Amino acid sequence: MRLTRYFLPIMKDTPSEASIASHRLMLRAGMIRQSSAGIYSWLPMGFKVLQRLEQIVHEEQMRAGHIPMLMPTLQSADLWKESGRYDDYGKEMLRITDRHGRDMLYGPTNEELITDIFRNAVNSYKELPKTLYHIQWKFRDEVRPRFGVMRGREFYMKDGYSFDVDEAGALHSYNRHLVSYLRTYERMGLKAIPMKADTGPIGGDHSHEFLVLAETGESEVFYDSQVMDMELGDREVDFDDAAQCQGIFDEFTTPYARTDETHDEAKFNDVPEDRRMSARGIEVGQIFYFGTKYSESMGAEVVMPDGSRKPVEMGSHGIGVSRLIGALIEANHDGKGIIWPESVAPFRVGLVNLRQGDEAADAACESLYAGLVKAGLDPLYDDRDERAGAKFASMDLIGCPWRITVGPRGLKNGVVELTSRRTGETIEVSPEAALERCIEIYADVQ
Ligand code: 5CA
Repeated sequence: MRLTRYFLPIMKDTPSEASIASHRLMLRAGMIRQSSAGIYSWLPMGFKVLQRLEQIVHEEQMRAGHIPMLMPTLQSADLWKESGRYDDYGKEMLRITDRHGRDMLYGPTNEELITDIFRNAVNSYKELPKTLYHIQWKFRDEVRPRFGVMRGREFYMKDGYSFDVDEAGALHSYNRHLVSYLRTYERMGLKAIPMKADTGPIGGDHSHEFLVLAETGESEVFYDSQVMDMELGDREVDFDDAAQCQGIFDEFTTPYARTDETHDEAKFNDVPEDRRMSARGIEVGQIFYFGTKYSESMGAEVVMPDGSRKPVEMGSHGIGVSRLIGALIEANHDGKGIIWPESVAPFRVGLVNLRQGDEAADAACESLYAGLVKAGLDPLYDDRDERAGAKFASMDLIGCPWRITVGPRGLKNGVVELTSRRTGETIEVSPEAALERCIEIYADVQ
């Protein structure tokens, strides 16, 4: 993309309504604009990151054997009356009446709708297990929407629903989700720690939240420092292998890690003192196993081998896709702006022309730009007629992981600069070598 043709409304001044770094930077870098409290338009660069995260979530869900679909944002209230949650959900639910006087609502989550789809389509134990998921906008009329996309009223969420014949199957589904989530966050360059959680209005007694440590996080967390060293990495996972998924679940959930909601001081004190940590965290996902809570109230049953009918065992599993962008920026920024991990960067390489209009600089940039595009590196070429300082400031704010700087002086010696946004380290190399190096860097980035 050439910056002169793009839509990137960068703000020079720090917006006063934003109190945390990610919110400030998303506004300043032209990623989002507030439309009303807790509701945002996603400008092109914000949308690009959102799509990138969505793609990673889809790939990892499908790798785990989960089936993508799409449900609507507006739901009929009838199903929620059936499950009993229409009254329970309270003021967080946005209730709407259509022209025929029918009660509708903007879905805050989808347990009821998916259970209805399931009960009308599935009849036999033979059709199980199944996990269906979608990535869709949700609405929760939060009392205090704040911190930009972190606590929005409208937000983008992946929600998946597992259906199993028995508890053992449902626990395998639960563990499979935990493993696939670990992989999802790691791919995004994030350390998200699974912590034992409360189930809240979703219900059930088995739940874990995934927390990214950040000073601005809304949850207080307590953990054994050992959890910081755990990594799924690129180990081979067979998601159908219940024992393997259980093993990974045990590995990642045995060390103490809880939010203030489930914190147990006595248990925490069993952790050696020098490993006892407390901090703040951002909840970027949550998984639940709630058994037959919805299948029983809504009659989602299957016929078993002996002819009896049995309500299915269910779980629901969410990832806060839009919130993740805030969490990613909280975990990856400095005084100058965002520092995207390579896997989620909106543009993988920034190209800065120090002297727009200089024949040699323009030609070298065009050639590099074409090479980067051809290599699939999605460059952002700052081809504006601006001072070098302004171009660097914009690139630092936007946070492309790598920047190639081209100027007439360097070109006289046959070199351009390749700079890491994260470390600031710069090397001088030929334009061809800079391109080669970028291709190498991204070769392993999925
Ligand atoms: N039905 C279940 C799982 S599918 C559910 O709704 N879970 S949840 O309430 O925990 O939401 C899932 C994730 O959505 C959370 O972990 C969080 O990352 C994100 N989320 C929840 N509320 C908001 C909000 N107001 N703004 C942004 N993200 C949110």
